[in-house]
Amino acid sequence: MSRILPLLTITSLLFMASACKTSTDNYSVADRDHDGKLSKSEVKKALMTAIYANGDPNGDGKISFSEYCTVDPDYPKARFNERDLNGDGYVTPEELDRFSEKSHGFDHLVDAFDEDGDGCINRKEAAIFNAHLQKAEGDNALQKLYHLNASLPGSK
Ligand SMILES: [Ca+2]
Ligand SMILES: [Ca+2]
Ligand SMILES: [Ca+2]
Repeated sequence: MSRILPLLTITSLLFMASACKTSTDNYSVADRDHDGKLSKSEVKKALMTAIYANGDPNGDGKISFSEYCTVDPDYPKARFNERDLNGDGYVTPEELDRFSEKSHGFDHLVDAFDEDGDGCINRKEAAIFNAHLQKAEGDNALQKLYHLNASLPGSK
């Protein structure tokens, strides 16, 4: 049962509201410049937001190392330090945004689902992405994304 919450968060990615309490769907929330489509940068930020959506149980707006370990138990220290850009011992939403800009870990994933090759993920492409993600192996959001990434043609 303990794995259900993160799975729900990630499998509903880009569709249902998780970061947002209104009826706005996740796609609209992820579309930060409101141009009706998701750029690669917007998708990567949405992935980050979804992965760490349950990472702040005490609700102080930042993720401590102990909170981080519950979301990303595989290599928490290394990954936490990568994301804590100012080294103050907390990962903030702003740091996750900046980290997703400089990280290329999910670039291939985004490219693979950009069916029409316009550099953006439209709603139809997001639906296909979502369907694949639901079927991906893994116990948490990050593992599912990594497994999906590794299963794509052309990934190393
Ligand atoms: Ca957009
Ligand atoms: Ca920090
Ligand atoms: Ca596209």
